[in-house]
Amino acid sequence: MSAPPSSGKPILRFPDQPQYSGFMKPCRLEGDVSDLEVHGEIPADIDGTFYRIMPDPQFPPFIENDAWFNGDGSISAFKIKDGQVSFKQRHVRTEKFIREKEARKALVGKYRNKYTDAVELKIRTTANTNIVHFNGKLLALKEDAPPYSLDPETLETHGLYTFDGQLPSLTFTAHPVFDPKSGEMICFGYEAKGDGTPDICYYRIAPDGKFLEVVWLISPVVAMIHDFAVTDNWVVFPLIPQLCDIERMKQGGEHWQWSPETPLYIGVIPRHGAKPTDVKWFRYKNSFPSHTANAYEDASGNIMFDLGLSDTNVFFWWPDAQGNAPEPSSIHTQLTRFTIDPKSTDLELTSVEVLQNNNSEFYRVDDRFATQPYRHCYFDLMDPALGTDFSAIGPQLGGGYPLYNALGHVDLSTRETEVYFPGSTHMVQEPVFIPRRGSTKEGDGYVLALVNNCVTMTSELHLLDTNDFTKAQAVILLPVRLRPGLHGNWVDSEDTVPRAAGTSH
Ligand code: V55
Ligand code: FE
Repeated sequence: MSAPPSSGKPILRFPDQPQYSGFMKPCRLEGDVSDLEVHGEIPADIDGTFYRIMPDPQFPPFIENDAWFNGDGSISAFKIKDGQVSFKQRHVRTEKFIREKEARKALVGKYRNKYTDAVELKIRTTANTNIVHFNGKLLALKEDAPPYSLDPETLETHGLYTFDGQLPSLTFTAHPVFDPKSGEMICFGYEAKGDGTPDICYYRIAPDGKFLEVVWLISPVVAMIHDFAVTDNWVVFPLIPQLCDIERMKQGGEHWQWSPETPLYIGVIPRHGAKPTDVKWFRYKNSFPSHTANAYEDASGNIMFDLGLSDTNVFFWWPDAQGNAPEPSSIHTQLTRFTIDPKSTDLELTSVEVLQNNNSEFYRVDDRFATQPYRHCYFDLMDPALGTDFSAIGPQLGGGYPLYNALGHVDLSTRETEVYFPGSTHMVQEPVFIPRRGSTKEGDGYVLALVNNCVTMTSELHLLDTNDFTKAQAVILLPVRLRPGLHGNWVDSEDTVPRAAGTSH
């Protein structure tokens, strides 16, 4: 399937591989559809836009078995007002996207390996992992580069965004944390001085875009740091035991390799006024930290750090040095709580509690409670016992990423879970929480998620009221199939800063 880039001949079809098959076929559509079909009723108080992003390659790759994570970022915007929904979708005009469009073929090679490229680019990011609203701009994020900024209304790309030159790091996380009280955006970059460097750059940005603080740290290993956590006084960096080796990359190998010998390192620094030497690297047995749900401090000053945790390599497409990776359906990620005493001199973590037993991922909370004590968590889960008809839809699922067949809500005060099952031939994507207008009560509102209908092979939005979580209030139908994506966020029409900054609770 693959041809060397120097051959110059465009490849005109996507490889016959799971990550390009069934629901995973690239979508590649840019366009607008006003007034989507609505079954049921969208409550009149919902007024805003759901933005989400997916990796969606513009051109077939010239490298073997390209990872899903390497597709060009494409943004879907669902604007909801007066019970009606309009849809808009655009690719981010990255340097990669523009150069490849001119060439009418792929020029950039492997995921985060510039040594496999056919041309030299200044910035080779795909900007494909998260889309956040900050200081009047949409920022398309991928952890290997600065953000790209876009117009929130038109989705037109303005360009690479370095906060008017303030950004000191070459990289910017796809998972910034927004403080609901101050409106601050708390960020970091890893491999912050370039591929293979152990440097982590931590920075806080005021709601007006001004950098408030920059701290440089050194990581014990050059590992992926995909997500992190923030409390009032602490910042927590979980290192995924997927390690980078620049020599392997120069030989055309993968950026990442799973390391079964590496512990789960969790770095902790003070949120304000940290010195590089303040970092403590806590340790736990080799395991895979996935997305953060939330973090906060309890009355005794311990950090409650809630995240998905698996004892095997979730990124099975990046195996260990021997080529070993778990069978995808065997991977079980659970919502787990580390209790960390940031003052402790004993760096072995022992207080670890499973909060929810299902195989789950893509945890979201009422963002007005981010960094604070909280009670409600929403997530994707996979439970074959719910009745998914795998024999009917198996051939449509494609592959190369984990699958989820239901939405969950766990009440952390009772540990009870409610499940929304979207149908026996449907898969779910990441949910977002929408507060009910006028209510400041945690979890009072709606949950919205994109759903893959594997019979019609089109996408749907399912909208739930948190007072009646197990049923959909509305199902919104798209006339097209959107490729599975990563992350999204709700932006209320009244928000001038993201995530309801200034809301008291
Ligand atoms: C993730 C996704 C990425 C990536 C690194 O979900 C980590 C995790 C879509 O790209 O580059
Ligand atoms: Fe993520």
